[in-house]
Amino acid sequence: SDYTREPPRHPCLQVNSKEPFNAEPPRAALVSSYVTPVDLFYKRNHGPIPTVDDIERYRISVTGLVSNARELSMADIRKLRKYNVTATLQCAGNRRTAMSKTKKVRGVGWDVSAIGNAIWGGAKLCDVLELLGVPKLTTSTPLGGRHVEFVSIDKCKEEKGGPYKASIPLIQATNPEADVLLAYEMNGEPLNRDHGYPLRVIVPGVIGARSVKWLDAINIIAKECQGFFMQKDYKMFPPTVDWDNINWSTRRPQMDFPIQCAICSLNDVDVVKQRKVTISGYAASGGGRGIERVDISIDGGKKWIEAQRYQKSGLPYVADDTNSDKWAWVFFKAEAEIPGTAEIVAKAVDIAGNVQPQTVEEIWNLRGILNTSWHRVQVRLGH
Ligand code: MTE
Ligand code: MO
Repeated sequence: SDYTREPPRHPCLQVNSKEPFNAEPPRAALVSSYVTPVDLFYKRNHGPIPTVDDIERYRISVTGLVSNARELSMADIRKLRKYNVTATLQCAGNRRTAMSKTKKVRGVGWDVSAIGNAIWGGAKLCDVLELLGVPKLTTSTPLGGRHVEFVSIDKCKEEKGGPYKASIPLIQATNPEADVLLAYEMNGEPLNRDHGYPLRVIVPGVIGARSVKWLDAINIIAKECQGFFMQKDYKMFPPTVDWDNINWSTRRPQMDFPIQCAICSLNDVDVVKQRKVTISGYAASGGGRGIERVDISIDGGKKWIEAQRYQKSGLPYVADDTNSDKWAWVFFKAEAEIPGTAEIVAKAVDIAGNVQPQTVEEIWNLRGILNTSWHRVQVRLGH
């Protein structure tokens, strides 16, 4: 593999793996702005960053179960109506390091910052598919188990030197309200190399692994993609399954992200100078489900207070309000006076009433994905 042409990166990033490059920002930097600056946005790769030198000659091919298979240039994509969607992307491996503490899991370690929120600009996938004769969602369309597969330009060892790929159900891809994008902009700038230049998929509300970067091809297929990251990774197993008794085919590829939150104003073990502490961080759920509540405890989860929630404006957040960003995280903030030592806990509830599991043991899985257990930090008053 060729790691000689990696792009420059921000020095403050905590590097979890150098080749492939996997890095996340410090907690405090992550929540310093509602829209995550590109430099600070976590970077999750499985191989070297590919280069597309000649944008004029760049094409994506669209094939499979379509009436008119063809190649599309960037100009063809840009001709379609442009949408800006504020969406949070979260790696399924976010908070994996903490899951390994109970019992070792396999995978790149992450603290709580394998998540970021950006304004993605691009064409809707449903509009692209319509160009090719795939109609928008109608209840009478017989979709069966059809999926839309995204194939990348990058090469990775998990695919034995082949490209990274993933798929989503056709019913989601053709639904304008699902806001699935072929994005060429991030926060108003052209995508940079780390994040998928020149074109990537953004699947709001779904684990980051399905948002394929450096798009090369789109295929409409009869059933889900058979690639490594759909079949042999990013599946949630029960705690009883280990490497000696795993049967990958018994589980579905993970799609929606469950309810999650993390405290970012404090480290896992922290010393504070004053009794009064600010407890702030992010909460996010999958499938566009809003955040109903964030509960904070300073005694390990016996008594709770409710945190304030807000998004871009700083005004109180209201789930499902027209002024709130459906696919984006919600920040929370609470203040509390701690005794000498405190176990501070945060847990969120989404609008479907889903709550985070109390402990990591009950959701432990061998690949260490979806650690959404209550987030706990140990704080001590000191100097
Ligand atoms: N797309 C390609 N082509 N190659 C990859 O390694 N990683 C996926 C996804 N898309 C990946 C990819 C994973 S696991 C995540 S979490 C997100 O991209 C990360 O996107 P980011 O690096 O822009 O934050
Ligand atoms: Mo990921």
